[in-house]
Amino acid sequence: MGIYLGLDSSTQSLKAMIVDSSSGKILYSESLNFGADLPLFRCPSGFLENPDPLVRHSDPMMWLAAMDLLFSRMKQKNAPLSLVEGISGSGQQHGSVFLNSSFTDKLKNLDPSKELIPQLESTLAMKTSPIWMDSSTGEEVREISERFGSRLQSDTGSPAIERFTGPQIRKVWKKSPEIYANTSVIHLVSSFLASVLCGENSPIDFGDGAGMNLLNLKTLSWDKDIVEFTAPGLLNKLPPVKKSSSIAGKLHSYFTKYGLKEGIPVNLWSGDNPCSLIGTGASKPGTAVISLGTSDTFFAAMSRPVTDPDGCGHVFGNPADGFMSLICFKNGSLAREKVRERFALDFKTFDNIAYAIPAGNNGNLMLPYYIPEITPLVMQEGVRMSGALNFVSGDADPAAYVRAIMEAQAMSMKIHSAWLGEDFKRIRVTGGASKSRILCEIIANVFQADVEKISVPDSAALGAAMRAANACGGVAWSELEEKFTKASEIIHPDTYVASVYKNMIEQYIKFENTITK
Ligand code: XUL
Repeated sequence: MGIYLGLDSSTQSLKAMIVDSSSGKILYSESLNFGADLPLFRCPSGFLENPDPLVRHSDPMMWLAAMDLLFSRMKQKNAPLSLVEGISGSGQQHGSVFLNSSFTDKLKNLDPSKELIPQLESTLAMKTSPIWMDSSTGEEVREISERFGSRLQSDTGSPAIERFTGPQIRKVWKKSPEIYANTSVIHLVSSFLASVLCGENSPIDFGDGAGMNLLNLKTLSWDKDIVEFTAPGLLNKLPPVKKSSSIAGKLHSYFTKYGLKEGIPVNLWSGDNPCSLIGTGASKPGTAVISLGTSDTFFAAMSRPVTDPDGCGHVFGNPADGFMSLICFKNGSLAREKVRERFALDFKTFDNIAYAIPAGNNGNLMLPYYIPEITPLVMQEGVRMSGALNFVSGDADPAAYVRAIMEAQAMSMKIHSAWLGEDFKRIRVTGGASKSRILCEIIANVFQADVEKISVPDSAALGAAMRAANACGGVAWSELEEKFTKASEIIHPDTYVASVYKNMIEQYIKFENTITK
């Protein structure tokens, strides 16, 4: 039992949360936004502008500046940093940092009288980091798929995917051979920041490592053939891969200037989705999590590692052992926002207007792909309607549209999670749009499951703090879940509409097939 710190370096922000595992209290939280707080890095939404819409890179030095700024703010505000007994972290998944041979020495010799950037800037072999939003690796994805066929998915948990780190590394090897040759180590966002904290190269954990198209989930080690094909010599540039509960090292003396104790253990960081699985109290199979954010994600601890025959869903390591599924829907809040804007509805009206329309929306269906979708795979954006609703017509009924998008998204989650073969009776919701009561009711009714809201919205930062307590302090998951992740509200399904939605699922499958098959 003790006091632990969780950090969450996401696409747009860096957050910190300090928890007390004895009392179950969150003692302190702090957050900074890259765009607003670090405008000099020119990443207003967390990534650098690029004329090619498929290219999405960020600046890894911005992540370091954020670390110095966040800790100095916390020190200024008297955050209880001196009481912290262990640290863990969460990073946006798939992003990679290419470092040269000076990285290891410079890390070891960090000087607290200077900031991180002047000491580590020269260690970058590539100035920018491709992140999860990048989809510029179509060619590499095709080459890797052709070479390994279905083995790639059965052994690594996912087919070749544009945003995954392996195809991204292959692109650097092919297109920028001098950068690749000058690279000594390639870190994920998670292992990069863990390395900085402990002043030595951190291993990559199974949770985040599975998002690279390089980790063999059967042997839980780098798949030598896939790694070598991805980029010759890559095995020597990858950090070791380890269980998520391993210790990366001891906190470097650099961080004592912020009031942290030198030498406290640093747990391996993991990806944001694996950390959210922990922070929502869903580390055991049986509970699914729906995170309603910029994009929507559906994930759950797996009782057995099955793969998605459609190739849209992924298998990652579960930080509490075993595996987890992850399905990402790109048109999440973005699509909901488009409907809200189309009818100029305020948030409150958007959240309530659909109550005027019965479940099943009188047979109106919608495929709301405002941007190209990854689940199901739809390369050409566009909104398709079926039924009496007409998207173009000016006199369309806003209530029916709002219900249409909410039902469409819940239906898509139900259809595209069927490969898991689990009949979830409990779904935990997190993310901004989980505030919408009707969206939660629709999810409950479509899945015929209890939908539970939880009180802490920053589930990735909380999950990181809980992971620190487990790995550094030996606190059991059951105890941590009991203390930090209790449901604050439960929405029960309405059994009277079960048959309406059962029938609607069939209609949606047919409708989707008209554009995907
Ligand atoms: C998951 C994914 C995103 C990022 C965003 O595969 O790409 O959820 O982790 O943070």
